[in-house]
Amino acid sequence: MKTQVCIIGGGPSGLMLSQLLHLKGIDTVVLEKHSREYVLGRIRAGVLEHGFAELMREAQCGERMDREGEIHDGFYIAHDGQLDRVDLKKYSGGSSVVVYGQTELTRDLYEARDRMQGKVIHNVEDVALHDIDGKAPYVTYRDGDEIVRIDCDYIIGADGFHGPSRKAIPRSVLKEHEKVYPFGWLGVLSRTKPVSPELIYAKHPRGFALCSLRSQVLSRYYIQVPLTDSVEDWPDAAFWAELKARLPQEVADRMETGPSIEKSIAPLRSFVAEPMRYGNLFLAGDAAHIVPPTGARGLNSAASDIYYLYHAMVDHYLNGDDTGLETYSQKALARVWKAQRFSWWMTMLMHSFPDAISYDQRLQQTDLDYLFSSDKALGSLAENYVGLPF
Ligand code: RFL
Ligand code: PHB
Repeated sequence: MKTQVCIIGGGPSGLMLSQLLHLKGIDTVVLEKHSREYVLGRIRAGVLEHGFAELMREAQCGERMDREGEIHDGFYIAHDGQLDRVDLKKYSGGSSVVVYGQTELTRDLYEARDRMQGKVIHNVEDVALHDIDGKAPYVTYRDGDEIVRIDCDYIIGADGFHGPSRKAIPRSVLKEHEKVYPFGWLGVLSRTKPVSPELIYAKHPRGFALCSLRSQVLSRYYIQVPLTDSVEDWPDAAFWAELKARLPQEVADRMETGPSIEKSIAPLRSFVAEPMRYGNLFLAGDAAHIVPPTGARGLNSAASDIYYLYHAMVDHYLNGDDTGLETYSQKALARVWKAQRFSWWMTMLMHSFPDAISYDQRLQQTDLDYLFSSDKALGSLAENYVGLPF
């Protein structure tokens, strides 16, 4: 098989790039390890920044998002028994975010790829990258007993944190920066009315909690848990009791509870791999960088990679200009690190750290006091949360 751009990974990054390039007449093949049902079964991001929403529209996939997604102009921070609102619109100079699940937008991208007869191959095994720094790169995968070869001009590694693309870059070239946090998030999805029309991020001595939503009948809640906990340690009743204990009384009192329809634990990690290009391989999204979910930046960080790659590929194929390809890594990383900084800051601000000394706790408290006493501090939070420009 032959294509111009071979994309490894059929998550939002890979599908979005494939769709955008297709619309410009550039041929792609997407290789995905899992079935479509499996990919759509993963409950992940819920908050999209303006730039991501724009990219969905440019990819001709924004119709359902614009119809069903909710525009949020603010969110709450609960602390010390009170609720303070962060007015995103006011403090960011008019921007807002869209609440629309990653599951839904991935479904929209798959449907668009189907409509345009895009090549998305599922259940591929043993994906391997070859000759990535040579003139004739290719990718192989196993389909049953058969090894299939795809010759291409470029390979995009959009295969998430555990995929093979990043690992194909020689250790002597790749520098990895990592910070692991001493806790995870236990997430629950339930068919209940959300406790608040806007998200609530709660800082509490018992640990962090987040009240989010997917729609007016579907709630998504999280609580900070030790890394040693498993889902079995948290029957629904225990989860609801702990969530309520971490929220201001008036919020806990109006919480509607019900059976969980999904429950999972995600460890929290900050990670960046540099460079994001090696030869003809370009990394994008979680394959190159991970953030803790506290600032809702993960998918949004992937969006800027895709934006830069999309324009770089279009410039290369349609205008014969390689500047975008040559500067991709540098440009993408500059924005990636800003999203890292913001996610780290929000994580440090909002969580209980098991080994925190009293000095750390007082500083954390002061950071929060400062935030709500300074329009400039709120402005910094807001402009980062709605997304820095691409
Ligand atoms: P994905 O989604 O991991 O997709 C990668 C795809 O590659 C496939 N793959 C392979 N394919 C072929 N061969 C192989 N050997 C392969 N190995 C892997 C995988 O099956 C998969 O389909 O990466 P992508 O596309 O870069 O997208 C990144 C986002 O998924 C991620 O950043 C966000 O979900 C992070 N995130 C959030 N981001 C936000 O912007 N806003 C949020 O509100 C938000 N909330 C979250 C989150 C992530 C969470 N978890 C579980 C980590 C909440 C949570 C709890
Ligand atoms: C979610 O709805 O899953 C969500 C929202 C905001 C975050 C993280 C996760 O910061």
